[in-house]
Amino acid sequence: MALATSTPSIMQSSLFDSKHVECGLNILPKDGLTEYVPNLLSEHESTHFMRRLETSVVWEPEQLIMFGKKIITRRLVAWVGDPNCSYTYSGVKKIPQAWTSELLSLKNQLEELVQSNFNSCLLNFYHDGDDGMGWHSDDEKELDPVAPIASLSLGAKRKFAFRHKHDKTIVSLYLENGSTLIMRSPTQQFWQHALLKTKAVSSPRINLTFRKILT
Ligand SMILES: O=C(O)CCC(=O)C(=O)O
Ligand SMILES: [Mn+2]
Repeated sequence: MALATSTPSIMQSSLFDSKHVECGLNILPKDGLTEYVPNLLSEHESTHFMRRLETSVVWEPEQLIMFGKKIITRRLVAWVGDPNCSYTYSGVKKIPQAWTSELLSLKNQLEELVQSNFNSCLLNFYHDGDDGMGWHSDDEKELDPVAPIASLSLGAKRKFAFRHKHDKTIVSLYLENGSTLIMRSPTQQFWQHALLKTKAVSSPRINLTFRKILT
């Protein structure tokens, strides 16, 4: 793992200094604004960040309270952010871990891309296609409802879907290694989203959703 300790230059110079990245078209037909940016990171950069993140944050199973029962997921999570960014999700309060240098670097570059600031990031580690995430909206009361959420994908390509809350329209796409999905207001108000489970994927994936908590 030669890259792990000796390549800060990847983080400082790679993403936007040398290439111009544009946001894409809106993938939702109505009631939201969500753009998909493939290849934001190169294969090399994605591998670098994935390896670093596997060991530089503290991963733990997610604890959810559903129908009054505590559920512990196989999928692992890490909540990272500014010290005042606690977040209650599915009935469990999360206290943030401190930013690491590589997360700060990604945050800065995504802030430049979306032209908005983030103060926190939820990381999810999916071991393989048996791990997924059910239908939900990122609309908890602590989240700034008008701030965008930038979702960076590393590792295995996985199918992601949106479902309209009223007419149940489905829009799905594959989230590729190194891609970013930018969900802007009012996407969370009208659409739920999910990461679908599949038997066809046997390798891991890390997803990072950069968010803005109201403080
Ligand atoms: O893994 C993904 O692509 C989505 C994760 C997600 O929806 C979330 O963290 O709220
Ligand atoms: Mn979400």
